[in-house]
Amino acid sequence: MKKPEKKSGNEASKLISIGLTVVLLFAIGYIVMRSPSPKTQSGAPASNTEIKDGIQYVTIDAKGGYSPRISEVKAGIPTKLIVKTNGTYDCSSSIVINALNYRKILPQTGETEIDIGTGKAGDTLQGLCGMGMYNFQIKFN
Ligand SMILES: [Cu+2]
Repeated sequence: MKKPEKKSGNEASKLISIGLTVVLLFAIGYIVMRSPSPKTQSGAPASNTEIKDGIQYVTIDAKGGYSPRISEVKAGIPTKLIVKTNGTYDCSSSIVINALNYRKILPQTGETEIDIGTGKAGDTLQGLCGMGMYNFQIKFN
């Protein structure tokens, strides 16, 4: 004797539970997307630039290296680099930008503004720590 299959009933309850799961996932996604995301330290390029009164500011952190390592900025706008230190005792506080003949020991904590001029599209400015072990790049687009 074959058992009568309750296929249609099973299918229906499966569909309902799949439907509920999908709705639940959308609800979770919605809640997650609405909540403020923490500021990324080394994340997406271009998030660390700001144009104010016709001057482009690009900000990087110096502590155990440079973050973000690569910054993308706009070409054709006077640009200033702000290097932030915060209890920086390692050699990333000693900064060298050869192309600008720039060399400085940054304060252990503070912000240092460096005029990096107006870049052309395709230019890349490279900075190094005093020992040359850490580096960062500013790319002009
Ligand atoms: Cu170094």
